[in-house]
Amino acid sequence: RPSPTVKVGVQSVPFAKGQPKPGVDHGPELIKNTGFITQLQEIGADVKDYGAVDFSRLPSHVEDNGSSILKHTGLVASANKLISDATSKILRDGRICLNLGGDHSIGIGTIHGASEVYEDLAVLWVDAHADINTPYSSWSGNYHGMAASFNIEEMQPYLGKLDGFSWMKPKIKAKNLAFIGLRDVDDLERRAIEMTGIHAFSTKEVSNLGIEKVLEIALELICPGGKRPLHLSFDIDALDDLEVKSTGTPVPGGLTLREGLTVVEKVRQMGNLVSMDLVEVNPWIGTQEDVKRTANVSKQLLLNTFGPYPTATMAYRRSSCSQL
Ligand code: Z70
Ligand code: MN
Ligand code: MN
Ligand code: MN
Repeated sequence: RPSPTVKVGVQSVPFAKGQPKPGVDHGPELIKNTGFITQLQEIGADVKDYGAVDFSRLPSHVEDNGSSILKHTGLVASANKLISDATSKILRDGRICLNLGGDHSIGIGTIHGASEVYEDLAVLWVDAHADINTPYSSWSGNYHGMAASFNIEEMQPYLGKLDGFSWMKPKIKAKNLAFIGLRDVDDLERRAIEMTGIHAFSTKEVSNLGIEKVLEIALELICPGGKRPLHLSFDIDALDDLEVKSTGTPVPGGLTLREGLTVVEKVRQMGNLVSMDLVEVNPWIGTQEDVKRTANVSKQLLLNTFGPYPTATMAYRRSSCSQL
């Protein structure tokens, strides 16, 4: 039996204007410089590097509407149109699309692009934050804190009409999205989660039930039987601030590296991953040691998502999982 080869398309998404800290647009090069692509290729994965989403034709600065706290609405909107199209293209090439961010506002486009190609997409959102503010509920005006709501059907009435976003057709149903790792959620975000019925597993649930059980429940809720295609949106700040310091808003009390690796291993084992974001890695934050550690953690997450072989290929056969 020929072992199924995982086909991955990697794209850099060096966008930083969804939050205020410079440097997160250099996340992709830090992650790529770990050599994870070569390492995956050496163990038999088919990985193609698509380079970076080309933002060169976007204006470097757009004057914001002075009466609004919302930051860079026009840029976020047009960048995400490009991101959405680039994501769809990689998926139509028959590859899993791996998006290296960039801040989490790129999730607006990556999830949209994936949901255009795959009907009935489920989303697993691993993050310290729920990123489900709306342009009305957001106190910071940062779009990385609103990325989830843009793609959720049930949130549309609360988003209002924003210049530049008319290309979006949100297709994710609230019941097909689950959060894992939450521990810094705003009051209005809490309400949005309750109102829409999104499945949310905070770090409290992780310590009560264990990460394996949380994943089992969450994945069965959003894609029963592993049948629905899955998008994994992994914000590196889901991990504990002791594991990852080179990120914009590290939060204590998070997932251990091993728990983070269990997330991607479980996703790999399900075999229905179609696209993934790894976001909020910022090499301009922290000491050299911190940056090195964050890069290594990122690399390990990606190696455990798409390799190692042949164990991973065995795991793709759901029926044999229990024997592994
Ligand atoms: C807050 C907001 C956020 C990441 C901070 C924080 C959101 N809820 N996301 N850091 N990665 O600004 O809306
Ligand atoms: Mn720069
Ligand atoms: Mn996030
Ligand atoms: Mn976060």
